[in-house]
Amino acid sequence: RIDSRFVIWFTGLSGVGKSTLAQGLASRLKTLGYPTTVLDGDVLRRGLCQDLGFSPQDRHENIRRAGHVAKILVDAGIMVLSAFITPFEKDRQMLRQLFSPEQFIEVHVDCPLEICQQRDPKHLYQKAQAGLVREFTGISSPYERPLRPDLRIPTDKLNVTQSLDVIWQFLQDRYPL
Ligand code: GGZ
Repeated sequence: RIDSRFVIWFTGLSGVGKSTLAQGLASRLKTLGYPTTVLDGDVLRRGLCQDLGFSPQDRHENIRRAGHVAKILVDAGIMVLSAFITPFEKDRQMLRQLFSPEQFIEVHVDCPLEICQQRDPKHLYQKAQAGLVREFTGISSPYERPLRPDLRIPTDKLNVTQSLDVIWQFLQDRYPL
């Protein structure tokens, strides 16, 4: 049994699979009886962060709020799975400083931009390329590739189950039974 409580912070491009992995991991943890919750950029932006857009400053504020919410939940004994693009290294460092080293796991959900563009489930890449969505990550706003994430998951090479198994094994190794 995993005794520690932690946040797994999924970072990566839109359409890369962050939410899918966060939801998948949450259901595995819940099945084992861990109090678990998912924080998703798409959801927070409809409520807590509805005043924010996609400028670097607004993304910073978005991540700052999400980080503090995650911290409160983790300190209350809840496993947190966070899915935000989190494109800037500076903001990822800010997050890391909010938590103790054993509380924070940065997972880079990684796949080539071209594949995210092909998937494009919400047609956002298409709109961004047509200039209808501004400051879109990967098109008109940067994604700074994490240099030293705790874990990198190549979602162009692994399916959902395989990706979840890799993360699960990482947790087992890091938080031994
Ligand atoms: C990036 C955008 C944008 C722009 C709307 N740039 O894949 P989605 O659609 O469902 O999730 C994305 C979400 C990104 O919000 P985050 O809070 O994760 O971003 S950040 O961490 O950078 O603050 C995407 C949608 O919002 N979306 N416009 N311009 N993503």
